[in-house]
Amino acid sequence: MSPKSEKVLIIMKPDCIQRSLLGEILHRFERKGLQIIGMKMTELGDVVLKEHYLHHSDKPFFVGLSNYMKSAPVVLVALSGVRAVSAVRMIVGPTRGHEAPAGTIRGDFSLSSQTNIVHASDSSENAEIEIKRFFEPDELFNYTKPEYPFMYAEDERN
Ligand code: 3AN
Repeated sequence: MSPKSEKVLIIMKPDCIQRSLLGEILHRFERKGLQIIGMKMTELGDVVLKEHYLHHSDKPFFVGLSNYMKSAPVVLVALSGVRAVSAVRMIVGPTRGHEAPAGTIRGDFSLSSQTNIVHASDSSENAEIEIKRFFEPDELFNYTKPEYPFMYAEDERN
């Protein structure tokens, strides 16, 4: 039995890893009930960053954003869960750390608009595209956990 799935791509950005926040951030997603269906450490390059941040490629901050995302390894995480996109965006908080409410990841750990700890997909459609961008099919896992009957109602499970 697995939760009815909506998927989300998370990128634990260079500041997350450099500030040793990986465990803290992952814990927040895990304890909410989101299932980790894929995870790996990598370094991002110009080609994939241009594709991933295409909507910002003409912005004055694009070069700085790109350099920051290439400055150290990142951890890519694919999550799955009931209405996962909105749940994750709520946990992450709005883009600008200085505007993000306390209790959210960005509200608790960032003041910046750029170095804001994590990327999270903003729609189910984009999540599917982003997960395909960063994961091969055999790097994603479909498995069950015994606690799901205690975490989800019957009609929320597949
Ligand atoms: P979000 O990550 O909240 O979905 P987007 O998609 O607008 O926000 O922006 C993608 C990333 O671009 C942000 N996470 C941040 O790192 C960077 N970014 C957005 N706006 C700015 C800005 N004004 N200055 C510098 N970096 C920015």
